Amino acid sequence: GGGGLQQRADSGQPIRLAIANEPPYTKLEADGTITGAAPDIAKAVLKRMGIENVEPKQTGYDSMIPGLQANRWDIVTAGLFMNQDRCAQVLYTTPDLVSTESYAVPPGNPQGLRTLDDLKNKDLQVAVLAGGYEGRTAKAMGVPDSKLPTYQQAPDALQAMEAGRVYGILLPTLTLESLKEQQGANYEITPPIEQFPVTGSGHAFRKSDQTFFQKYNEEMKAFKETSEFEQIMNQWGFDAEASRKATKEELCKTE
Ligand code: 6CS
Repeated sequence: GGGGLQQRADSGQPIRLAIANEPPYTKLEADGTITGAAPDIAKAVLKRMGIENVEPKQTGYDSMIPGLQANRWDIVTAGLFMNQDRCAQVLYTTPDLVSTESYAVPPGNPQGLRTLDDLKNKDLQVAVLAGGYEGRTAKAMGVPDSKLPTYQQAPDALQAMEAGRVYGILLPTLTLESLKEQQGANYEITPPIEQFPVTGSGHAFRKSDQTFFQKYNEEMKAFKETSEFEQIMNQWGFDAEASRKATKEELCKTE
């Protein structure tokens, strides 16, 4: 029905935003403030709709869609990359963040891991996130499950790498850059993996919130044309032009 999210907004209840706390995509400040590129865009779009009351819900990528369906939050604003499976389950807005994927590898990259074929051919493992886009896509491209052990969050993957349980990490290039800086980690980041699809996220809604979703999506499309959008994108290291050019149709084709 048309109730749900619209009713929450009308009655002044907070709109609950699911995030991972993975800069620069999402960030939870110590004081509970929600920021990062995706939440900053969401807050700006909601503001255009007259809504300023938002509440962060931090969770893992494996829980984002199940928790949305279970009404534990209202919008996923986490750099949740589009793929066939996700696009079938949620209503995705126009794309927000377009980015690339890289490996984190030990200094000097002794095993020479650079491409997806390297991962297939070499006897090594890379950490991915549970329920994450990377693991699913790598498997779809022929990497065996056994080479892709899963961890809950990026810092857990780093710990596994530092403990020598995995050779490297497969995550968004920008996540690896931010994690390295935050944690003072000693790893190298490979150039974007060419065989990997370009990733693009949108903000994800329940199918039952169609009416609210449509208004939000129209506001978001308009917001993407503003200089305020460009400022947010630049601040977090994303490309506004790439986001404007990307299409949901194309991104949703990814296996
Ligand atoms: O969409 C995903 O599943 C991925 N998105 C980000 C921003 N980081 C890792 C996660 O696996």
